[in-house]
Amino acid sequence: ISTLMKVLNASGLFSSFSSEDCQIDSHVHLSGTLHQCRTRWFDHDDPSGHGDYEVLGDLLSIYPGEICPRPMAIEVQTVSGEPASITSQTFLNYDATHGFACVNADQVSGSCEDYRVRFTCPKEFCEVSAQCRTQRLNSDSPSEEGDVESIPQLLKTFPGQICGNPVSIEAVTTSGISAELTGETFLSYDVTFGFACINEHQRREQCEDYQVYCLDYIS
Ligand SMILES: [Ca+2]
Ligand SMILES: [Ca+2]
Ligand SMILES: [Ca+2]
Repeated sequence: ISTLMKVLNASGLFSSFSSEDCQIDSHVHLSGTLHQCRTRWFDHDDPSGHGDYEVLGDLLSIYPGEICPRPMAIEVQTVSGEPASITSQTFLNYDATHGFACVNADQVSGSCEDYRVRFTCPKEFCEVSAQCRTQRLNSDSPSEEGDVESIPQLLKTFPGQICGNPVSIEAVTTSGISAELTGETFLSYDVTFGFACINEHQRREQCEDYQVYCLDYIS
């Protein structure tokens, strides 16, 4: 952790990490200090259709690991950098719980601007996100009892690709949905055993196929 602190103090930028041992997900770019943590800007939708929807639940699914599940604050601006608060448009949602939604029909002009959002997360999220992140590893499929991605099995199947001292794991489906958002129940989801989803514990008696990231502090 001391290395982490040093790099944080030196640069304030998490994306500057590199490590020979572990492959870092280059899509994760977080910035902040030890007391706050802000994500990058996200512009997923545009104002075509009903409006411009930058909904937290969608963004969590599309960009797994880049946003904390329960942000403390949201910032919204147009893609050209104008704060949403001075555009005089009306918004359906503009909060850290739901995210952001602008409905075209609610606007005087009949159309929303194109907005982007970013979130403030607890500093613990930055610390976790500043860890080494392996590639997504998938050693099992949900046939038979379920989808079991145990740490011992992953170590055996992907030698050298798991960090030496994992501090946590994250599971996402093969289509990129965070495990937390699938509504499924897990027998295990921790760094001691690893991840296990049992088919008969699910309402539809079938688990999704999950892949697992291993997270480790960069040393
Ligand atoms: Ca739209
Ligand atoms: Ca947008
Ligand atoms: Ca799997």
